[in-house]
Amino acid sequence: MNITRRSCKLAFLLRHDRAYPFDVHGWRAISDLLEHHGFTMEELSKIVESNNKRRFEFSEDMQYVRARQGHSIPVDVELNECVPPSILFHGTAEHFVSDILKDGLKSQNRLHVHLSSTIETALNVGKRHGTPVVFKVDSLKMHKDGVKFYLSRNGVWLTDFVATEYLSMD
Ligand code: HQG
Repeated sequence: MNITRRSCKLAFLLRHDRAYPFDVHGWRAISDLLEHHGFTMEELSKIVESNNKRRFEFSEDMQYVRARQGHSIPVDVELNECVPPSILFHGTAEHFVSDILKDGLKSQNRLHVHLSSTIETALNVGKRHGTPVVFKVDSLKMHKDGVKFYLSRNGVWLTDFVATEYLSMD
């Protein structure tokens, strides 16, 4: 089994699969993944436990699994609203920069805009889309202005939208 490929498949099934009737909190039945998507329990445990970004979690009763963030399907994964650090970073690709400077950071297909606490992580996120560029986000100012921030249980900062006035580039 190629664990990376199976992990990507699981990420799709838990974040973006519009065909599945998700529980309101984003849980998907493990039995569905075993019966209809070719996973074994051993494989699922390995993916959830060894995932480099700790993207997934099992329910306490071990009947369900969900992604901790990154969804496009409208579920409430019970994110914690938190006071952000003074600065956060957003990694993107060069070809998006002019639109972002015009319209702000939008969540596009996902439920939230994803922000990183380090430049290094932001660079890695940006590389997924092309030549990476990192925006600095004045998150404390946003918070003071009443914008909500959430911290997922695997350490990703999330917000609904970042207006251009809070963005800068070094
Ligand atoms: C860009 C991975 C044009 C935005 C990562 C990004 C992350 C705009 C792209 C997580 C725009 C959306 C999410 C605007 C934003 N005009 N482009 N106004 N506003 N964009 O993949 O943040 O490995 O949906 O900059 O680590 O790249 O899957 O978001 O480049 O945490 O767990 O539109 O996915 O996590 O791309 O990545 P995405 P993202 P996982």
